Formats: sequence, C-alpha cells, structure tokens
Amino acid sequence: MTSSAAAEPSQRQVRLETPFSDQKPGTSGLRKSSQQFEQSHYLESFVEAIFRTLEGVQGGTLVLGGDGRYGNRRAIDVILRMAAAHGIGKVITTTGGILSTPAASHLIRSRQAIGGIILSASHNPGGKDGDFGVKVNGANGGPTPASFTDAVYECTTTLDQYSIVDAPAIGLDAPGKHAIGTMSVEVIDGVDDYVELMQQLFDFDSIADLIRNDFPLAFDAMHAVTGPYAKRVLEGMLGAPAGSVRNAIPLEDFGKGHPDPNLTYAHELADLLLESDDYRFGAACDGDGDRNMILGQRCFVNPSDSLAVLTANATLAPAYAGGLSGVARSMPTSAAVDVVAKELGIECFETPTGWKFFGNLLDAGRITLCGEESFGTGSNHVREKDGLWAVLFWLQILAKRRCSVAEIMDEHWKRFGRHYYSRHDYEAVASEAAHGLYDRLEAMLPSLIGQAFAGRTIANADNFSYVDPIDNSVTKGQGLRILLDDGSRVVIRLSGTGTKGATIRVYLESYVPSSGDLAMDPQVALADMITAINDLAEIKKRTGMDQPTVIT
Ligand code: VG1
Ligand code: CO
Repeated sequence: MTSSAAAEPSQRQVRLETPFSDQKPGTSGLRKSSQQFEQSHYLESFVEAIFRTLEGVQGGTLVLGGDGRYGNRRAIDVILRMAAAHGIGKVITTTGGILSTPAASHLIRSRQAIGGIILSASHNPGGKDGDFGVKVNGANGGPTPASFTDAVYECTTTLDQYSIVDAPAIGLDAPGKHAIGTMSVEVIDGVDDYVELMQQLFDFDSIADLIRNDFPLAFDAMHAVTGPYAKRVLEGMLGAPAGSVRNAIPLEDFGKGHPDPNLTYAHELADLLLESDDYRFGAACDGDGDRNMILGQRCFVNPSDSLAVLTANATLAPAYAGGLSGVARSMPTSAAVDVVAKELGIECFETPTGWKFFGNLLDAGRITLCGEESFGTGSNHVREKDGLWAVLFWLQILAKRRCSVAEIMDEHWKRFGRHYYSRHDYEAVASEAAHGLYDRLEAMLPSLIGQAFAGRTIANADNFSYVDPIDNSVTKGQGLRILLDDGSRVVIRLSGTGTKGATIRVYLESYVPSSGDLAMDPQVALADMITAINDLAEIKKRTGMDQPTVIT
C-alpha cells in the first residue's frame, strides 16, 4: 500500500469562451468520439455541470473509475482535481482506474457515496479513433434519471467557467491512501468488493464442482473491463482451467475490437460454441461489464429468453431461494418473462429502454429481477445490469440441474411456449434518412389500426409512453409499436447510444404456444413480419442497406 501527503493545491477558475451545445446525455450517459472529448475544456465542462447538479457534494464521497478505454486515466486525473475544487470529501477510485459498471454500483451503495462517475462508452469501440463516455450514477447506485441528466445538460449550455485545482497526478498503480488538499483519495482494488458480493449470492462450491467435472467453458472478456473479474472468479476461485477466460487484459482500444457481446462482434466465441463441440458453456461481456451473452454447446440463448429462464429457475440460487417479489423488462424485450411471472403469480412491469427506468421499482422492492433484450440482466443486488452476475447465475442453474443449456431451453419452451424474437440493427444510417423513416412511420400509426400485416391484423399502433408506478413521472416517445391481433409485434426505435449517424433498431416478436413448432430458426419463424415491416417502413429503400448490420 502506498500513501502520499496532502499536496498544497492551488485552485483556478477557468473561463469558457463559448459554452458547448452538444453535451446532452443519451440512453446511458454522454457518449462522443474520443476526439470530441479531447477538445480543450470539453470533459471539464460536463464534469463542472455534474458537480453543480449532484446533491451532497460538500464533504460527500464519490466513486470513480472506468472500463480502461483510451482517455480513462486522463479523465480520472481531471475529475479528481475538479472534485477537490468542489469540496468533495473523499473519492474512492481503483487500481489502473479499472472498475466495471456493476462493481461501481455496488461500491456506491456499500460505501454510502453520494454517487459515482463511470468512464465508459460501454459497448462502443474505444481508442483514439473510438468513443469515450461519462455516466453519472446516483446515491442508490443506479443511473441518474432524466430529470438529473436534463439539468446537467441545461447547465452546460450556459456554462462560462469551471473550477479545478492544480495537483500532481495520483498514482493508480497500487492500492493506497492519498489526498488532494483536504480531499482524501482512496485507491482500492476494484475487483475485491464485487467478488465478495457474488459469493454471498451464489453457491460457489456447487459451481466449482460442476466446472471440475468435464465442463469446459470459454469466457470472452473482449479485452475490456471484465477480464480481471472473470479471471479471479472463474479461474481463480471456481477452478476453470487457465485460459478459459479469453482476451482477459483490458486494452485502451479493446484490441481494436467492438466490445459488444453479440453474434456479430463476439463471433469468435460464438463459433467456438456453435460450430464445435469443445465447450459446454460460453459467455461474453461488454466494454463496461454490464452486458452478457450466454451460449451453450450449439445453442445461443436469446437475452429475452435468458431473463425468463433466470426467473423460472431463480430459487436455485441462494440469494433468490425465497422467491422473487416481481420482475420487469424493457418494452422491446420479448414477453417470455411475462408468461413465467404469470405462472409464478408475481408482478411484471414493462418499462422504456435503459436501466434507469428499473431503479424506482428496485428501490421500492417491487421487483427482484429485470432485464433488456440488449444482453442486459440484473437484480436488486446492485442498480445496474450485471454481466458476470448473469454468467454466474446460469452456472448456478447448470450446477443444480446438471443438464445442458440446450436442454434447459427446450424444457423451458415446452413448459411456457416460445417467443420467437429477433432484433435487426441498421447502424450508422444517415441521420436524415433514419429520422425520415421514423417520422413517416409514426405519422402513419393511427391509420394502421385494422389493416392487414404479415397475414394478421394490426390491433393497435402507438408510440410507447410510460408512467412510472412509483413516482408517476411520465416518459413519452419511447418507440413505435405495431401490435398484431395474435400477440405478435414489431417495434422500431432510434438508438440513443450511437455516435455515428443514426442507428435504427427493429424488434420482432411472435409467440408460439407449447403445442406449436418450438424448433424453428427465428429468422424463418419471423420471415413474414420481416418482409412486412421492410415494405411498410421502406427500410431498404430509405437506408440503402440490403441487410441489417447486426442480427440478434
Ligand atoms: C442500448 C440498448 C439498451 C441499453 C443501452 C445501454 O440503447 O438498446 O437496452 O440499456 O444501450 O447499454 P440504445 O438507445 O442504443 O438502443 V450499455 O451496455 O451502455 O451500457
Ligand atoms: Co455496457
């Protein structure tokens, strides 16, 4: 452990010639290219607005860390010096500045911090030519609500100066206690507390026993933040052979990869599981460690199904042995979990896209598990989705049931029926073309009701809006829904996390009861709806793209 004495910092007010006009956070924090973040005063402007908006700054504790991407260390240095200038009492940061999003959420809660700043653009590529991002979490450990991020944005649009102190950079190479003026800085290992929490939730002995008995697994950390966490847990504690965790060292540019755990960007892992019989289990996490992809031998688990399976099998994990209070899913996530909730007799909520909408339900104890179709699952153990937690949950279920992933899926569908589901992403579409497509479809919605669509009839068509059941806040414009008379549906949204042009997301879902054909390829099962929405929304014509960039 190292320690350094309080330096004598000198405080400066830095004037801004003109405020920035583009610091509006999206679905999950402010995401821009690394180059935009490198403009003079750009990061400082956003951080100043955060400190002016966050409650409890004077003397409060702040958690700070990131996914290790290019810009992480510089941002930590700047934020530490700005925190000192704003009267923060203590900052908890981590060795190498490495801290996953769920681990940050846990630290905020366990250390009674006023909140945290997480440096990540999540699943977006990193490096000098990639993206950087800043997320702010509140005292409950979860993403701050729109009322907060709107206030931060407002503040940036008129900002004329920011405060910072001059002080030498704090060494992040080893745990230690430091100070900048009267503000203390504690550098801790960002993995320790998180691992302890996982041990409380799951039966590590039973999982270790599974892994010891002919259960080869492959985990792809995608050169992002989960490498050190997965190495410690899977190889160090649960006995997976060395090398089971791949791409385990976090790199500033993620090895030039796209740290998004799906079949396109994690195709090396997908090939290992889907094209060979060498592994029983495979998983990957994203840049900041909150997403997960689950694979079995020749079996891909759709994230919407994953949430349903975890819900149906929750009592196999010690943390959830007493049952669940309720569950929630984002609107575009399939209704697979709804069917399970109904059978369990628990509440099921439908929220807009983005983890911040689960916070109130979790805080109020109304839900225990929640998830999104975008490879995000989590529980009330933190206030973020949690990639490695989901992997351990699956391993826990497999350790108790001792069957294959494919068998779990087959049995699940035989019991509950199957929600055929797919998401088609059209990435980096010219902004005007994407908005034109969206606006045109939105204008058409009222006239669609009663019309034929993919051999069914459109029962309803609207733009999803949400009333939070806890604080009654209203969130409008959350995605265009075309609901068919047999329960099938198509949803179209524009992404709020992309940084290049616009990304159109098309979500397709169709339910087959347990008596129907449960073994189809989803692209085949949904083919008529795919054609129908292409025609209706003129997707090919307006984007100039024959195929989606990513199909999940
Ligand atoms: C996407 C996903 C959404 C997720 C968000 C943040 O948002 O669709 O479900 O919550 O990313 O995920 P959008 O607006 O691009 O569709 V991540 O792992 O920041 O942390
Ligand atoms: Co993420």
